[in-house]
Amino acid sequence: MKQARLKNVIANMEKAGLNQIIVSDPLSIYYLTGISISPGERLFALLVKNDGSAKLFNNYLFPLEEQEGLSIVYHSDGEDAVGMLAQAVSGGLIGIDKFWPSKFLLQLMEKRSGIKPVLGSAPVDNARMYKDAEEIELMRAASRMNDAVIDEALKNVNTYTTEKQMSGVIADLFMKHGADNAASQLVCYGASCSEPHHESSGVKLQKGDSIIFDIFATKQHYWCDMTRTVFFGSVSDEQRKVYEIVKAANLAGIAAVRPGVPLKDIDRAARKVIEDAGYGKFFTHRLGHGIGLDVHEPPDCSGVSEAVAKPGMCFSIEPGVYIPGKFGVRTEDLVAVTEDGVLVLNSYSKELRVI
Ligand SMILES: [Mn+2]
Repeated sequence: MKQARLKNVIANMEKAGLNQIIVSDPLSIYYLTGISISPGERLFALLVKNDGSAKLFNNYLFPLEEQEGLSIVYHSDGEDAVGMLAQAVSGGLIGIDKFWPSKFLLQLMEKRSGIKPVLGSAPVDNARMYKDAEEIELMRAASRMNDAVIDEALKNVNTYTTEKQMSGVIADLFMKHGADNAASQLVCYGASCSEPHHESSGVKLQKGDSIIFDIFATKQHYWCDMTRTVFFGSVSDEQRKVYEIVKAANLAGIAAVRPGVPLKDIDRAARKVIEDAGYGKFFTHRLGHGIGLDVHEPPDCSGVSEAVAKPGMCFSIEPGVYIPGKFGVRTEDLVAVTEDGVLVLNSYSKELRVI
């Protein structure tokens, strides 16, 4: 067990008035135990109590090493796994992970009378929101990988490679540079860049296109996520203007990050640059999202966020301007809030580039 993390979770449980929680998100179980498995449809749940005990309910299919502070209760297929869990649960309130399938929760409610399940993800989610030194190092390593991948990807830009093929090229580059795995990558050419979540297609590159690379993968379980926009063959005056506005918004967002600043003010600082330049209606999404073991996790960095920057928080700063049917620009970096300011996890250049 990662005891310091468990301690934070238990402190959060106390604040929430919970004596026990069931953690089922495999990422949260990894966070607390260092155990990483994909349980599929089988029961995999960690029962944490405020006395510091932790019991992991796990199928024999996934043999685990013993570790201090964790007891493992195995079941085999066909055994009453939820019944075993029900015996270990105390009466009264029980916090339930937001991802726990209802097929397990409903069984637990049948098998264990006298419990009152409530949504109980916050104690772990709030602990995960503040990365410890070990996690910050892993986040930096993942972003270093991303810097290396974008550098190599830009050398592979040509008119023969479709968006979809380029997405595959980048996934391969991630594997070459040490990613755990790399799903399909977001690559947009020309007018496709005006759709923030465009799905890479068979479109080929043409002179004058903007190209958005929004690329992400995990390394040692932690995510990187970076977006760079470049231009192919030539850049128009309007493209150049928009590029510089988005870059200035990205820098203004980063400059606003320090402990004590509400995340909605960071969104505002970046958005104001784009609004003042007259492109406000073309910046159609929030400024950023928290990131760590999951690619999107708390805190939210938007105009309605209630989060306040505190050391250890990691999130993206990714303003964009999307001109329908023409082109788009997005520039994304990851930041970590430090004791006295901000650490930018990506370091790849943001100078305007025509390839
Ligand atoms: Mn992102």
